[in-house]
Amino acid sequence: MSDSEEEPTIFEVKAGHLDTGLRGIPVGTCRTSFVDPMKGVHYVGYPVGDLADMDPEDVIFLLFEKRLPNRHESQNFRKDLAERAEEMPAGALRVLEALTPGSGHPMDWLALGIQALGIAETTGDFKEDGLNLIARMPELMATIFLLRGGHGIPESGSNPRLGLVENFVHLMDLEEDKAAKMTKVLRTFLVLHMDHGGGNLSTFSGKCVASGKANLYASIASAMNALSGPLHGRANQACLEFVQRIGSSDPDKVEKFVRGELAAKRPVYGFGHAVLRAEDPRAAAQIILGEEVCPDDSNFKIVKTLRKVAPKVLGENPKISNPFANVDVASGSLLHAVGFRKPEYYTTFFGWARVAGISAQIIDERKARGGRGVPIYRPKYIGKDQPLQRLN
Ligand code: HAX
Repeated sequence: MSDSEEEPTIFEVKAGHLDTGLRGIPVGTCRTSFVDPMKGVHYVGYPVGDLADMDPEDVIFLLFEKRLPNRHESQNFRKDLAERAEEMPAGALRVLEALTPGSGHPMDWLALGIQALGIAETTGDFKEDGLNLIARMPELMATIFLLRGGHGIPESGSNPRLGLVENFVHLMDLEEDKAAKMTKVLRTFLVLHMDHGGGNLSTFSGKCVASGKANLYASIASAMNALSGPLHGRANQACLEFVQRIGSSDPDKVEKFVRGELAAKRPVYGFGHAVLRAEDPRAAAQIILGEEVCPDDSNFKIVKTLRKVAPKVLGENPKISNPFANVDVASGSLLHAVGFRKPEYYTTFFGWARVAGISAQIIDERKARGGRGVPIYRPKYIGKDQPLQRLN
């Protein structure tokens, strides 16, 4: 923009915007994804529902390169990730062995594990580190599950050539039928959760930390800590617990339960959203997947009834901006059905997926302004006794 052109005003900050957690205040641009209130998240212009069945590796390529790979590029990218995983410094995750099995929350282990990978090796190049971390996540995830459960890493060891999700499932050492279902659910889960615009708390936190030129691992570990809160990523854990409390897929009983929760001023989990104003396409994609993988699962049946009943009841309250299902409505039930029986682990899958989107966004921001990067984040806070006046 030339000096003579007047910059468009896209948002005016009013006194009422202060202390609202930056809600809705534009602060930057995002190249990986945007969220349409009616149509949900789009990755580089593609509606997420259209990507749900793709290889997670291809979707990671999309977020990094801003285009889908051709077959040759896809193969090369998978090979590159496998080599990066094989080159993980020996003993990088040994620090996790010092923790007491079952202690703390799995998200604390995830953040610690990512930080440990960075201690073992940081190249200082955000893209290199991002790809190394993505490549090494399956082994980190499996290590967390196995060590927390009091098990060792199976003798067969890591086999990154299988693919990201496939290697994680291989490390979990399951029977073939269970492994196939788990792989199917996790592949879709990862794709659907990789990115959600730039302003969600974990992505924003990761980019903030990176803006001070902390390395990629430190930035992503911070993002994971942000994701671990119950108002953010940990909602998927709460959603399954909610479904299990309902205990019946009978529509009348479900409706009575929902009304009871509202009367008791408790959230109806799996419904509503801060930005979306229609059913989240990621919910619809997971319902389709559930019909394929676990149609007779009791939790899944409750979710299907809830999806019909809850919007009607929530819609009676004009205060509720979005009575429809969100991404978390079915994800916990699906993970439970394929063998992940402990809801406290669900947010780690969310974190695993987001490592890709947040890394891609950090890399984009570090390349902005002709390679100088977005400057160190520094929003303004106004002193408590300072008079409110126009600042420019
Ligand atoms: N159950 C009960 N009350 C709800 C509700 C729901 N599902 N959705 C909205 N409301 C209430 C809000 O709490 C708010 O009440 P107050 O005015 O008393 O504070 C009012 O209706 C208006 O809310 P809103 O403007 O429609 O929505 P918010 O942006 O304030 O809240 C939430 C969005 C997702 C937090 C909210 O819909 C909610 O609590 N849903 C249930 C929990 C849940 O499923 N969370 C996962 C969200 C998906 C996600 O982003 N995961 O990471």
